[in-house]
Amino acid sequence: MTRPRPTLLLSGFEPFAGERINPSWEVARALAGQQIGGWRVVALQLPCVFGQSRAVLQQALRRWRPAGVIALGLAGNRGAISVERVALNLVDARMADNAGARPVDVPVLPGAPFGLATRLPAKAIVARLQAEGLRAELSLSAGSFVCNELMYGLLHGLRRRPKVPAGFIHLPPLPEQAARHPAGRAMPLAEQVQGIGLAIGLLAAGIDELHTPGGRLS
Ligand code: PCA
Repeated sequence: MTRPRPTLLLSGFEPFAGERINPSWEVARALAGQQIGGWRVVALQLPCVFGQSRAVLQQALRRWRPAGVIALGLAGNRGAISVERVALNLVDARMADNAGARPVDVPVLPGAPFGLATRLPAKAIVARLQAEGLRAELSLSAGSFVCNELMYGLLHGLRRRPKVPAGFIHLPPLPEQAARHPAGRAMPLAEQVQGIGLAIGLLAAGIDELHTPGGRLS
């Protein structure tokens, strides 16, 4: 019997804040079914709803038992593919989610640690993307909206499977969203797909984190 290929679970969000498109789902959809470095990509669309996105992701973790997980989301004010380093146990929504909820100053999981570190080789991914000419950066905060909550839930949910690389990457707006996101810098879908494909390849290759300086003063 042949062993099933390892699965890379790639999640993206449905559109939110009245938009019609979310690059995170477009990228996940574009990579769905591909084989990258011997890993098979399974794409999962998540609702932009507090609580629900985490629940749907947990179900998928149980179903697929993935070898790696990359969760994607839109950060409309960014100009690069942003690998998030930290998830905070804090929800403070500056707008309503897609179910109309706007929780303020509540934990994702009461009593759980305040911060959880990514389990992606974040610096190695950024270095590789930059070497390919793509705009990529490290980020110290995934915000306090649904993406941060999802990242926290992902890392907490996998706490007993420490060997599974997992984390969150924020994406800049697509060119067709540029007018709605004047603070961001749009990136074509093809570049976003290329960047996330490269990141998946690094995970499949079992690449280690690079311990080059990448910190910030503020
Ligand atoms: N971005 C939002 C939630 C869904 C998405 O794609 C965020 O950054 O929290």
